[in-house]
Amino acid sequence: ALRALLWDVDGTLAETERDGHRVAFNLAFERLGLGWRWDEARYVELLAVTGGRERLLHDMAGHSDAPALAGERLALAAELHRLKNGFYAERVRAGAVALRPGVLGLMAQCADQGVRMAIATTTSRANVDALLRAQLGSRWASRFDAVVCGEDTARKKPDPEAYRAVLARLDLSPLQTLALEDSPGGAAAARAAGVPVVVTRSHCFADAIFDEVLAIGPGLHRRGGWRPV
Ligand code: XBP
Ligand code: MG
Repeated sequence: ALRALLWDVDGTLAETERDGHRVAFNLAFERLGLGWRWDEARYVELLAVTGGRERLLHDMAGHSDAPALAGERLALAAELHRLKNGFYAERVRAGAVALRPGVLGLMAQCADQGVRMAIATTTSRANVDALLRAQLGSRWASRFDAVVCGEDTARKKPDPEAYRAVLARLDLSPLQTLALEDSPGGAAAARAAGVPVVVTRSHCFADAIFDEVLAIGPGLHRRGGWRPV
């Protein structure tokens, strides 16, 4: 029987990327007087690189006005990421990003039926906290038996480390759990840990191709439109 539901955050719990992180990255570029801007199409490409700081470093390679020295690039990425997370937190506190439809209902069903919940994400803890505090209240963490964030692993998704860490903290085997994901990288991370995956299509990965997942559907609020894979 299903013992625990493992939630991804960005794209799965909420559509955080387009109007949250992306806009906040652009505000950070602006704050430091950089002319770099990520439009939606570019951001979708950049999402192949998981982790905000990693994404910044990857993109810098294509900018002639980025610092030449690796150490300076790292410092700039860290500063931009810090600023971005500040802008992101402001935006989610202001309600710019809501939980996706059906999320609260499924959480309530889990609580009713004794299915435990956990979070496996590559996002920084501060961003998860800002989002869930705004959406679920200051005691949000009490709903989850394990919360594994970007800082908690050496390797981000698609590496399975985040999922393995969650399974260890829950003391469950992979087939006692189910992951909800929206990205090919996230789904690959869960699969590599042996966890079955259900995909809820998000804005940024609307056309993405998924391998080896159980089912793909339009969103948790919709009963129709799901297909087994
Ligand atoms: C989410 C990410 C994150 C967010 C930004 O992937 O890749 O990097 O875009 O968050 P997933 P940070 O949904 O698979 O967890 O800036 O905190 O990294
Ligand atoms: Mg995601």
